[in-house]
Formats: sequence, structure tokens, C-alpha cells
Amino acid sequence: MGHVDGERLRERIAVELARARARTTLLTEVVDDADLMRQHSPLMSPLVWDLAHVGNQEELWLVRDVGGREPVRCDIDELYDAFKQPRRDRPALPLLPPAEARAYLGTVRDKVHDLLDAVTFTERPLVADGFAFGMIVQHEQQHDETMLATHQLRSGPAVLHAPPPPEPSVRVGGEVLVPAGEFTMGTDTDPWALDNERPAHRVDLPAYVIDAAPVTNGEFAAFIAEDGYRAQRWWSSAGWVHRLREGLEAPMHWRRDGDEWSYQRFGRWSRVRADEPVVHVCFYEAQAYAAWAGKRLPTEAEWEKAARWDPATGRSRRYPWGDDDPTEAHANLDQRHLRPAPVGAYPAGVSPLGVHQLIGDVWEWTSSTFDGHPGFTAFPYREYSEVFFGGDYRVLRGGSFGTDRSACRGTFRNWDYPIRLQIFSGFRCARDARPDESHR
Ligand code: AVJ
Ligand code: FE
Repeated sequence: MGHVDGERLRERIAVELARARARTTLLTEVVDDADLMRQHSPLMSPLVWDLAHVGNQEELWLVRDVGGREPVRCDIDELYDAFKQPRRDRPALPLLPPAEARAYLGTVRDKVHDLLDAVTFTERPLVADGFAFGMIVQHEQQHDETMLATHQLRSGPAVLHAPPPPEPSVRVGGEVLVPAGEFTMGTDTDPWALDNERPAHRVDLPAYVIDAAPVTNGEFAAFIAEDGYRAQRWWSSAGWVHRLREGLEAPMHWRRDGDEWSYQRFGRWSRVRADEPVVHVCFYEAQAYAAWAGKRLPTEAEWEKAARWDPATGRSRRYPWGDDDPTEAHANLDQRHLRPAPVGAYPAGVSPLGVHQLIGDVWEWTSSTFDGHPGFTAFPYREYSEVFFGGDYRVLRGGSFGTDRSACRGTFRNWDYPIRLQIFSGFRCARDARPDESHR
């Protein structure tokens, strides 16, 4: 890493750290202390836990590991260890009160700026290309998205505000054929890609067809209207058991208003907008809808080929639109808007094959369980990804309106239990190509 590049990287890291912290601050200053300490759902931590956990991870990885500095405080490591403290138990812990948590984050961040001034981006893997800093930026942004999901679950008057997303400017619908053949999945070169996105490897897929857009509220409402929730034949056996136990009848936060549907978005109720991607559905609901539609969910590899493969060059790109970082024109990211954008609102984000809104708007459930790519090695710690492999987790792709662009790429992988719907989860459908389609 040359001197000039090193300076540019230092600047980029400082900007990204500041952007993450501004978001954390916003999400935790719009509610009062009692609200920060409260658990809004057993699925979520009190916001003040996320807050101090963000600081603690930054201390562990940057201050102590990269910097080799004295601990800021080592009496709280256990409290903020996600593996030692299950979410439902977190409100009962002797957590740092909000003012103390904020002071802690400030002290840690000051030390990180010290460190950033002094660090050389050597070939030591943890610091090469600023990886550890990038990992911590993404960690904070991921918790910010989690805190945003907590905001969606809290009751009371609205405290978050944002302009509406853009209106559609192109007509998008139907399906796109992806021809059979190999493509490169994963990456070796994206400097801040996390361990589970690596290594790059070739995957050969038969021809398939994928929806040009995520499934919309209007489409999902048709499934409800045709009694999709009551017809066991559309549901997997695990899905049906879950649907009965939870009494699922519609996406989370929906309510019937006469003949129509309304939904609650960050404390405000409004009529459900038909052309917006559906959000807050669990994997089982997505799977049932797909079966009803005569389709299925895409595999993770199918999602990634549709998002990254460029038929003109045979190369896999970083994003559907190419290798450039996302801008406002490409995708609905960064909590810039507080809801998914209607289908057709991001023509500049289209993939070479004509698939829209793969990045941003809603996380998309895939049919794949979460596992390492062939040749996976845990880095820098097993607890980020590896301990979740081989479990019951399903992979989600593409990021949501609440995902920051630093934590979103064509290779980025999210995962959760199939019953989860408090995350900003939606989906699109796929199917095998028929012989008459694939030999044109
Ligand atoms: C990748 C979103 C599943 O929030 O559990 C945060 C990210 N890992 N802290 C999560 C994460 C450690 C993770 N997800
Ligand atoms: Fe974490």
C-alpha cells in the first residue's frame, strides 16, 4: 500500500466511521432514556444494549487487537457478548445507562482516531486494505439496521422522519431468463468483503427464470384474497405448523381496513401501497406465496448470478449496475427513506439481464441454508459466520432500505431463522426454465 493510497484509505475510513456514528446517534437520540432501556419485543435488545455493544466490539477489535492499546474497560465484555447474553435476557442485565454508554462510545472512538492516524496498512491480514476498520464500520451499520427494526416494533408516536422514496419511472414486471452456464460467485478482491463472501468460485447453473422485481404488496394481497394462508397445500410442513401456531394471516404490521389493507410504518398507519415490495414476511410465507404462484424461491446462487453476471464479458460485477459504489440513483439504501420503493423506481440499478431492485428496498429470502462457500476460512473470528453454518438459517440477499451501502454488495450474505419477520424481509420468485424457453 503506497503512501498516497494509505492517506486516501485513512480518509475513507474516517468518513465511514463518522457516517455510521451519525446514524447510531440519530437512532438513539430520538427516544428518551426509559425508551432506550425498554425491550420493545422479546426478539430485540433494548436499544441501549446495541449502543454499548457497538462500542465494545470497536474496542475489542480496533483498540485492543489492531492497536494493542490498554483496554478502555474490560469489566463489560461479558455483558455485551451476544453469545453469552440471549436477546430476551438483555433487559435484566446491569447495562450501562444511556449517558455512560454514550461516553464509553466516545472514549473508544477517540482512541480509534489516534490509532487510525498512526496505523500503516501493512500486509498483516487484519489491517490490509483497512479490513478491520471496514469490518467495524459494517458491524455498527448492521446494528443500526437492527435498531431500525426495533424502532419499527416500538409503540407510540412516530419519531423517525424521511422523505418518501422516488416514484416509478419505468414499467417493470414479468420474468427474466438467465441462460445456463457457469458464473463466478463470491469474491477474492472486494477489500471489505466478509469471510462468508469468500472465496470466489465457479458455479454452473441450469437455465432458470427469475422475477424482474420483488413481489409487491398488491401481488401478495392477491395470495391472501385467494385464501393462500388457509390452504395447507401451498405451505411446507414446517411452515404450516408455524403458520397455525402463530396464527399468521398477513404480513407483520398489516391490518384490515374494510375491504382494504393498512400497514404501520414507524408509528404511522397508511393504506398499503400495491406497487411496493412486500416486507416483514417470514421465509415460510415467501415459500407459500411462491408455491401458490407456481414458482419457487431462487437459490442463493441464482440470486447472485442474476445480480452480478454480465453476459457481455462473462464477468461477475460488484453490483447489478457495475463495479461503482451505490449512489442515490442506483438503489434504496442507507435509511434514506423509511420504506421500500415502488417497483420501477430505480432504472439505473438494473442488472445487465434486466432484473430490478436487487439491491436495497427489501432483503430477499432465498431457498438456501447458510453455509460456507467451498474453500471458506473463518476470518477474523469464527463467531461472525462459521458458528451459524449448517443450521436452520436461510440466506437473505440484497439489503433493504435500512441497510447501509457499506454493508451491502452483490456478494453480501445475510441469514436468519425461517420464522423471522421483524427484519426488513421480502422476496422474489424464480422457476426452472422450460425447454422451449432455454433453447431460443
Ligand atoms: C449478519 C445480520 C445476521 O445481526 O446477527 C452483528 C450481524 N454479527 N453482530 C446479526 C452481526 C455480529 C448479524 N447478521
Ligand atoms: Fe454485533
